[in-house]
Amino acid sequence: MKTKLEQLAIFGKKPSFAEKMHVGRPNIGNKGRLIEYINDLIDRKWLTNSGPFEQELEQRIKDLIGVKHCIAMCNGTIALEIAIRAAGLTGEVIVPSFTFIATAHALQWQEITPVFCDVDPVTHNIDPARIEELITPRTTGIIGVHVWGRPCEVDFLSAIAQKHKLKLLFDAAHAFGCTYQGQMIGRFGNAEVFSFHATKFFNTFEGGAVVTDDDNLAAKINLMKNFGFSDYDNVIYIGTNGKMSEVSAAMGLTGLESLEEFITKNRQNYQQYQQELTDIPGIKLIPYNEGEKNNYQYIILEIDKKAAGVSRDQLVEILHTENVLARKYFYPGCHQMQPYRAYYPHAKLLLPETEKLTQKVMALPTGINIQLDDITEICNLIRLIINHSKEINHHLDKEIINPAIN
Ligand code: T4K
Repeated sequence: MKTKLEQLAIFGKKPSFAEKMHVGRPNIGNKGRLIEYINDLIDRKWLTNSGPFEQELEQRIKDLIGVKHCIAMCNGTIALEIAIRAAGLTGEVIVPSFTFIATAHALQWQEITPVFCDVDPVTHNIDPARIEELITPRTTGIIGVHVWGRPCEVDFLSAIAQKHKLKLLFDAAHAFGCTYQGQMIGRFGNAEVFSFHATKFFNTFEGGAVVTDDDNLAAKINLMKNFGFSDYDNVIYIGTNGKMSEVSAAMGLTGLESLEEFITKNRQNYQQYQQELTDIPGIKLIPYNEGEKNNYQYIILEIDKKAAGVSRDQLVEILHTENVLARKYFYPGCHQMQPYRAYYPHAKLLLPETEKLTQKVMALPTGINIQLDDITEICNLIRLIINHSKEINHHLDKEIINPAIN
């Protein structure tokens, strides 16, 4: 039986792309080099627990960012949890809701209350002007998220943190290789946390890292990621297992060798999207500040339903049937997910800009696995959908699209 979208007969019976075009397709550097590294670690029979590849990766990241300490970890979420604990956060911590759920969970997991702050509709980052009204006697910190790799207003946040004697951490999961006022992200706040998940433009299969200039904090984090062991048989702190394996570090070393190539390709892809999307009504491609270093790893659109004639959800739904697996990051927002939705049923009233963004933002595929011609095709498809928005709205049964949006 034909799907409802096929019945529209706007598109051919076959999807536009024979293979699925994914957001988050991993970038893999030189495969031969990766296999050499893996052969080395197998011959060495040292697979994890602060092995030579992990140490080399940490050193190279420190050099790249210009920071004193880099502590590599098994993933970004554990890195966040450990950074939060080591920084001594308790009670309430102010975070944006417009982020991946891991930012909020890393707090709640430790019974710290995430207090959701609204975002700036232009930058998509936490709105510093809304933070002070959320500070209570229980507040111990602020976590800014450099969403899409575009830096938070670091100076403004630092001033608030200083004034109220709060700790300031950054979830820099998206921002490896980016700068704020010419300085590498990773150098700000008490510490910053990267994710090197497979879907990030630089990946270690799974992985992450905390970077900081604070010697004491780094020492605590190093203990915490290794069960609290200070040396053989001596545990001096509560800890967990946050270690990065050697095979992950090998992937990281391989990726670092291709980092500039990945960024160049992402930038070309971004420019291609920019060129192809300019004249499509209701579609805005978010800009990157060309005066800074960007990794361009996210192609983010804002859909203005009125001007486009279709909602973000309709567009994503149709693109999926055409094998373009666009994503609704960050839908529906942390405050609308459990347990936060139950804890704060009225949170959305305090987060009007977040609410709007969660309804209109979507991500398109990029990275080294996509060709410029594919991007042209994706944009042609978007143009076609928008040009046919009237027929789409006429024909589509409301229930196949999220009824809340229509
Ligand atoms: N803070 C922020 C702001 C974050 O964005 C993240 C992670 C974190 C913290 C936590 O860091 P980690 O603990 O993850 O290191 C994905 C990623 O799993 C997640 O790492 C990332 N943010 C988030 C934005 O995206 P999902 O739920 O979208 O993943 P999934 O499995 O649906 O995959 C996304 C797309 O990637 C799909 O189209 C398939 C494709 N893919 C995925 C994998 C794993 C591949 O093509 N190959 C692969 O190997 O969360």
